[in-house]
Amino acid sequence: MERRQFLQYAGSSVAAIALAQCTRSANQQRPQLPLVSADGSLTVGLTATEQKVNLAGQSAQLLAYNGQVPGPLWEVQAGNTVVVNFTNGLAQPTNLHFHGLHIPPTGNADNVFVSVPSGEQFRYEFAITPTHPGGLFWYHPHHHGLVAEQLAGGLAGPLIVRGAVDEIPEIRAASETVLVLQDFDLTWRGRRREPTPIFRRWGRQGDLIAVNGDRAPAVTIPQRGLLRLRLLNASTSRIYRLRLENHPWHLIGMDGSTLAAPLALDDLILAPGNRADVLVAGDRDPGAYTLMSLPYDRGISDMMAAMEGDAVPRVEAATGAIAQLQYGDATAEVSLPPTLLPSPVLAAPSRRREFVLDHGIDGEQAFLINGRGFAHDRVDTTVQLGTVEAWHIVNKAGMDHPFHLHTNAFQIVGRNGAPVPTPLWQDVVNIPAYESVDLLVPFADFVGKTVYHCHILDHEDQGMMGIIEMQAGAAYRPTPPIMT
Ligand SMILES: [Cu+2]
Repeated sequence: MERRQFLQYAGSSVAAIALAQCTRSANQQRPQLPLVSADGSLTVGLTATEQKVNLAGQSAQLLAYNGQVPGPLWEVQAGNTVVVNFTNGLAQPTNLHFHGLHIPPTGNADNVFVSVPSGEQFRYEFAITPTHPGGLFWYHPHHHGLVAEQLAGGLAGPLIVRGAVDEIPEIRAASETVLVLQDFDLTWRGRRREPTPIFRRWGRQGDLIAVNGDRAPAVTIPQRGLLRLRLLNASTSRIYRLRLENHPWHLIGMDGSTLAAPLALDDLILAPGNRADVLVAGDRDPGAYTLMSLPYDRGISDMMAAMEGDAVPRVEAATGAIAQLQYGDATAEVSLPPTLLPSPVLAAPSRRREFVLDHGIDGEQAFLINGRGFAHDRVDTTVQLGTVEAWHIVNKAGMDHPFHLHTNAFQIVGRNGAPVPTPLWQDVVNIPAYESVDLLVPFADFVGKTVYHCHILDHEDQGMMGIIEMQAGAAYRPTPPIMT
């Protein structure tokens, strides 16, 4: 069967079978080809600089990867090797985190303890295992203390791993669009605003929502066919509530995982760091349908209501179009796949832990996990490779905190003490104010130190992060904790 998969990114429309050919329509201004691996590897150069960028039709002074906001789209196959020759052209240190990838957290792989000084280079290199889940991942800076500032400046780029999900015939036949959601707080001159102390506490937000660096780009739904929308929340703090108006849509995956079967969606909540893989079947009246961003209260509206006048940061202005979905030409009929991939089965958890997220005082730190702010020289949690743990995460604060774990994804099995109907696999889970979640976390394949933290990046920078060390102790047998 001829592969009829099309990739649209940053306004471009690219046939994966004929990458040299790029078509553009009049309202699609930002063509960009994905950088695709060949002969088992992808080698890219990546330079971070502060510069003028055309953002949503205006000139803005931003932080860019290779001059682009968002950064280039990379596409690799499970089993490939990735080399990133990184140059720090910023005036401050930075580094890279490969968000969601199940790769070593050490050496020159996904090592967030690396610091690349201003003007210096670093070569990242890692192998993606042949059994790695297919999904949308992303790269962004993770230099503690500077993460919110650098993400809010625009530094983020998407990374597709092709895996088993991409071999499902209906998904192979779908047209595909990646949408990177970022928000910016800019002056009328296009300069980034310094966040106020209150904004740092709440997590900075901007009232300019850019999608692939554009304002509400057009996306084509193939009539009678399938559109695969892959959404990434690359914003610093904003939680999106998304709705496809007057048209059904189905979730097929969250973060780097795939569901057992498509799940009819109502509103889609995306916390910072979350990705959603969604199918839109072109089986309705041909026309235009708006993907809307609706207000979401992450626990700060009461605080805002108590403030007056200029003291109120411009947080909301959240209602607006994210993308315009427009029916295109009729294609060969493709229906929703009835099933997707079997959910991995986990071994029984060998240990239970509790993590309490709260605000308070620990020295100067105001954002705490289990009463402590982040310390780079302290291991907070030690786990054994080859085991599964049950993690109970409690948010005792009056503000949402999205919890992210590096290296290993987790299964969300409970909320507020009750089992969830569809236990999704994710690597960021939002925990609304005063609520709790229960996770099952398998520790597989990789030893070393990495981190878990709040993905409202101002909170992470102010201490809501801990270090986890994965050890291959005496009890370790190389039996995978995940059985498929
Ligand atoms: Cu937080």
